[in-house]
Amino acid sequence: MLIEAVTVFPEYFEPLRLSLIGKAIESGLIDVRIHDLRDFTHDRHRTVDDTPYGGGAGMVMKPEPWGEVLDDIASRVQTIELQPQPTLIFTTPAGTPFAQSAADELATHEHIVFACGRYEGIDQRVIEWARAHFDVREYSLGDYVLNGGEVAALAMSEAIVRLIPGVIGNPESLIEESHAATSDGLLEYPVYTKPATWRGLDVPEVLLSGHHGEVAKWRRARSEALTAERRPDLLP
Ligand code: JB8
Repeated sequence: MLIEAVTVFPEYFEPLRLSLIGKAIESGLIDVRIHDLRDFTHDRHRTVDDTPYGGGAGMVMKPEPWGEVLDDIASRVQTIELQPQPTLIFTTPAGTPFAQSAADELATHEHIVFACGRYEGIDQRVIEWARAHFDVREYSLGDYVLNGGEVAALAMSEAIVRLIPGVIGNPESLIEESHAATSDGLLEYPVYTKPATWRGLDVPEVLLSGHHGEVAKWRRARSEALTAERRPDLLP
């Protein structure tokens, strides 16, 4: 998989080179290319923003540098690529909420590009123009506002990349976690490890019993209770 990102803060993406994703880069499972939007400006001040038509607070990202960087990315797309068009993700608070179902689907894509806005967002014509050349998506990380799209793109990248076969050492650990399509849509049950007593607190007896059926029943009941309390919207 090739992951690209366009940003005015390329340093934000350094953490991708750490940990499991860093190893996936080193092993050649994924490739990451970060583009500095200011490299696609032509004025002395490397300007990427301007005042909004119609008035209002804040600044809007100018379309021209975005057009140039996306032309550059599109021009490098190989026709042998498995995907007809690269997927272009605009991170925006106005997007579809990013969920595990989106990560599951995107993990099968060959080429994903994140367009990270700043200020009040990107001139809408960039998104409209891009639909002719890319499979365009607009995703929000959640119902809160960040200062720009970089942190959202990092979070989405991690959610996607960890699903690529070979990136996670033990694929079984993907199965029972909260929000995995295979976890029945419930929150994950609480987990424990040794010692059996720690600071006067005991591990629930049933987990030490060796009765696999009882353990499964207990975990299911805890998952249902947690989901009812914290995320009733997830219950069937
Ligand atoms: C300017 O909260 B967010 C987000 C916030 C933003 C931009 C992009 C994404 C651009 N503010 O996901």
